Amino acid sequence: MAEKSTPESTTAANDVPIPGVPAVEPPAVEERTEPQSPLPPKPDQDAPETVSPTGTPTGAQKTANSQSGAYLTTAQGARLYDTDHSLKAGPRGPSLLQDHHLREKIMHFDHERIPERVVHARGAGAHGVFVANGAAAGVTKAGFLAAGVETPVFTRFSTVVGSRGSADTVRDTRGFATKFYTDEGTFDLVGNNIPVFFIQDGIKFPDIVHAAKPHPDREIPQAQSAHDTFWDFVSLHTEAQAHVMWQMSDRGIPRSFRTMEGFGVHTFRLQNAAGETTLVKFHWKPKQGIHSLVWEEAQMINGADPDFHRRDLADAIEAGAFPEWELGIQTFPDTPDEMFEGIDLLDPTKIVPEELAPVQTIGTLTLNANPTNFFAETEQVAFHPGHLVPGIDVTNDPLLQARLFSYLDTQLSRLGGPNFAQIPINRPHAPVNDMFRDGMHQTAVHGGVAPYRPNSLDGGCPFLAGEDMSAYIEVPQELPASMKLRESPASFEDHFSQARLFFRSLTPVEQDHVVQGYTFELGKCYEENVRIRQLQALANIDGELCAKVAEGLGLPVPARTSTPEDDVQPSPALSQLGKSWPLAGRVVGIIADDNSDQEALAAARKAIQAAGMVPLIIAPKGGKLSGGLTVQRTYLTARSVEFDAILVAGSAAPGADAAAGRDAKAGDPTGHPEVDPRVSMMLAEAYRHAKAIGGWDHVAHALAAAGIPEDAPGVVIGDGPAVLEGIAELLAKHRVWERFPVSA
Ligand code: HDE
Repeated sequence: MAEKSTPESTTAANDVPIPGVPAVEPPAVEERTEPQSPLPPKPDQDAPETVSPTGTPTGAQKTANSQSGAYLTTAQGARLYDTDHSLKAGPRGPSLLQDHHLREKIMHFDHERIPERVVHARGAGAHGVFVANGAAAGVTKAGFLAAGVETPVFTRFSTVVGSRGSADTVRDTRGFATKFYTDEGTFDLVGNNIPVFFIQDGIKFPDIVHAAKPHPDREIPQAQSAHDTFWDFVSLHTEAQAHVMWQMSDRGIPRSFRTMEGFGVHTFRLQNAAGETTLVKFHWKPKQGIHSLVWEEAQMINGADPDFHRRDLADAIEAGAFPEWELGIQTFPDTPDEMFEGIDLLDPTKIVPEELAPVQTIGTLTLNANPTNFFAETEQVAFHPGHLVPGIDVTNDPLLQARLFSYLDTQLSRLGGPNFAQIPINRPHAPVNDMFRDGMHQTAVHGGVAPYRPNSLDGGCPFLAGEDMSAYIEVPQELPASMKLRESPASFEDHFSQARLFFRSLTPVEQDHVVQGYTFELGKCYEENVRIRQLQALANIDGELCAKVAEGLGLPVPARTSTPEDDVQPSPALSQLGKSWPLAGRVVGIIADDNSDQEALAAARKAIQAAGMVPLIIAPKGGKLSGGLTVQRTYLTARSVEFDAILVAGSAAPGADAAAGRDAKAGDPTGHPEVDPRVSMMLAEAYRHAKAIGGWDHVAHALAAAGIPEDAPGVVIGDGPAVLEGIAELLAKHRVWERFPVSA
């Protein structure tokens, strides 16, 4: 990591650091007159390791890749005296063709964009470290999974469907891709937050993606699955139903990247030093817990803070609340049929319930630094399921097989040529001697004359490694005598039992959310026949679910046309509810003003911060309160969805700008003129979204204005410390689940 320093600005806000500092030093109001060298990165930032394009440590500081020198230059390093005026024939004359600075500046600007990823375009990344606990050493010879080995990593989270500038909290699957820079080469685990996939064979990927993307005529809707083409496809191609069920559940709207599980989805084949093989599925388990948004909240966030997930990840890391995941594996005997308890391990639309095959922890991932530059790192990072290391091999899962082709291919158009492995974030930390030469954007200066084998002119180099020297050797696999054909195995024909398994494993409140998810999405479809067709699929999954969705859509309940309904054992491990989790990185909004008890307020902020959370003061106007505390949000700029809990520690009296017509939020009279309508709206929303609410002093009349009974579940009133204790207890369970009435 970059060297740490504690800049004034992070502590200036009255001793409680608030994440989101834009630069390492606060700016002066006046424009600077003396030149200075570029500022160092912020303490929370890190950059790619300074290795050469061929993996040799250079010993250079990480900032060496950045701009240098105090003076503006051309791209060739010539100093410039002016960049505000083009070279013209007189002050009012035409620009001159010879203006090489104008030409270079505009040329570069014109080419600043590269093609966005065709899927997973919207994402956020972070640096970190993976520490293995050695539990996998019996099943794999992968060096980085041996006890105590520390491996630098870069992880990128993403949505699938939306464009690069789309909103974060849409209902979608999330990508969870990790690059392990191991001594034996780079290993990429390119997974999702949903353990099953839409399709069983990669050849269907363009179809599902075209169906999910905006309609090609109007290019709407952006980053949504609630539209006709999506439901048209998934209702016809019923192998998608298990994945869709997960997407309609709370898993489709995570609270944070930090509170998502991750899954390798496919079955992989591990091999140990003795040559024995084991089939495995990879799992990431967040130490922060698994939490989701509620749908209304998710939709509101997309307007109020479309960068919600990106900000949350960066803020948590900046605040020192480093997110952690345990990496685990489910292991299965490598039998010739590649089945486990009747579940086809090559079918990526199926999970193996944890109750049948427990997840064994094999190491811990900690994300501890933000990128220094989004484009250089998060945008240019290039993952590939074929980036494997000795001891980890692929299986014949037909989805994985197609991915092995796709990921290199896509980088050619996205990163402009075959040398993308030389981009700093993609450089391996192991020595590279690949005999590849030339090509667009070649940054290595290869020595020698004989990039071919065998040769004698370069001393016979490079040599081939033996198995005892960490060579990557594919696990030999006997294949049965077979026919060349376009077909799937018969076991792939079961499209409904795993959707049913997931639905029946959820608690009633989670099931209710699934009903709402389907009813919302199908309600947004224009064509009734698409809805009718999807209801048919639901009838085959679970009769009760189908009936509830049909009710909301105002359509008749179709009869079941396939498979018995009682063929699954629920897997309680699939529910997200019922546990307590750490509070780190949660955001608590405190409504305060000059009438607040300023000492109690300051103490509350410190206590919240000491618990690893972020306290944000919300006041009628910006600046400082009478006690000197800095205001972070105003009634105008705040919205309930930013906060995990809200405290009322002030009079909540109307701000000077609470006038109808000036702000739509402020113009809604509640019959309580003593409370700012924006405060009562904030509380009412937080209540509806089952968030913890607390306070002291004037809290009673603020609650009354919001229509919240003082004795409602999840409302804590009392003195400061008692309230904070109560709020912490509620937050550990994430939401006040009792507040959700479950439909009969
Ligand atoms: Fe991907 N996928 N994918 N995918 N995928 C890409 O690669 C593709 C699949 C996943 O943060 C692309 O570099 C095909 C499954 C993640 O940079 C592309 C098929 C899973 C990411 C591509 C699949 C994933 C991608 C787009 C069907 C979960 C983002 C840009 C055979 C296990 C990685 C890029 C990042 C990205 C193709 C199926 C996860 C086009 C053809 C299954 C997390 O190559």
